[in-house]
Amino acid sequence: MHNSYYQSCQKNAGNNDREKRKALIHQTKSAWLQKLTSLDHEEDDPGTTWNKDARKRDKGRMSPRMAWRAIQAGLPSNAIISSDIGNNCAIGNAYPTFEEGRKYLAPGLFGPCGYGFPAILGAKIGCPNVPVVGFAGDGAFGISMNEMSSCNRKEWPSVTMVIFRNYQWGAEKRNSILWFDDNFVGTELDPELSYAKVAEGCGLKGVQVKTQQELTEALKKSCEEQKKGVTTFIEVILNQELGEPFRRDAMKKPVKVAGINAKDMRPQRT
Ligand SMILES: Cc1ncc(C[n+]2csc(CCOP(=O)(O)OP(=O)(O)O)c2C)c(N)n1
Ligand SMILES: [Mg+2]
Repeated sequence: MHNSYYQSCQKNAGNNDREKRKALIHQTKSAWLQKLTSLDHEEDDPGTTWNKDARKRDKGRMSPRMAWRAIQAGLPSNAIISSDIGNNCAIGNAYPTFEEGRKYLAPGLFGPCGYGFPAILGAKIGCPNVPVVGFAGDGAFGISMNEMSSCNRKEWPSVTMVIFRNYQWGAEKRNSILWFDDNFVGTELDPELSYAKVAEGCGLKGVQVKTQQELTEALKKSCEEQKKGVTTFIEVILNQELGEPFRRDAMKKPVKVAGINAKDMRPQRT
């Protein structure tokens, strides 16, 4: 009985309901794509208002999802891309599609901030005739930007680097506001710093973009210009909306165990 069962499995292995499964995948994918095109903003968890406030505070600015749609429109179909660890990059994982393999470099399970920029430099060295675009948040880019001091040398091939400028360590802030009643500490970045200007200072091309159209055009142009030896840093000015926190499933709201009493403290020495 078992034998004949396995034999029939082998003959038809994988073909059972194949068309039905294909149709389901197709249907699920296109429904998801349709949903993505209609999503502009991030939701707030009950009891928090960060995203609502962020939209109000920076009314004219693009949200992360608006930026990613503009990127979708400007990214060459044969591009190699790299990603980083952060909230904008995590939102972005849903957007690009690939027609071939070996096109997507992601930091993976170690989750190191600062992966996107060096990874895309390496990709271009490996595939000098393919357009390459790296992505990083402004915090992660800040801890890897020292390569800007080397990548303009003549023997280095050209890349495009997109920097999501939301002036915060967004992913860290997202967990903080979720578990600490909309509060955060230590997650603000310097609003005076311009990565586009740093690029210019390194003899590279720096562009600041504020709209979807500017972003799409800058991306297309920079990929063209890679052929002429131009490396471009696109600094994308964004509002401070934040998407899903990472590892929501693995964390719990902190509970007070003992608490702190001022009387337990030693008096401060003067
Ligand atoms: C080397 C390293 N340091 C710290 C972290 C923790 N970490 C994960 S995401 C993140 C914030 C990233 O901020 P940013 O690059 O500005 O992206 P955003 O979340 O704002 O889009 C940090 C500090 C990490 N993953 N890797
Ligand atoms: Mg950031």
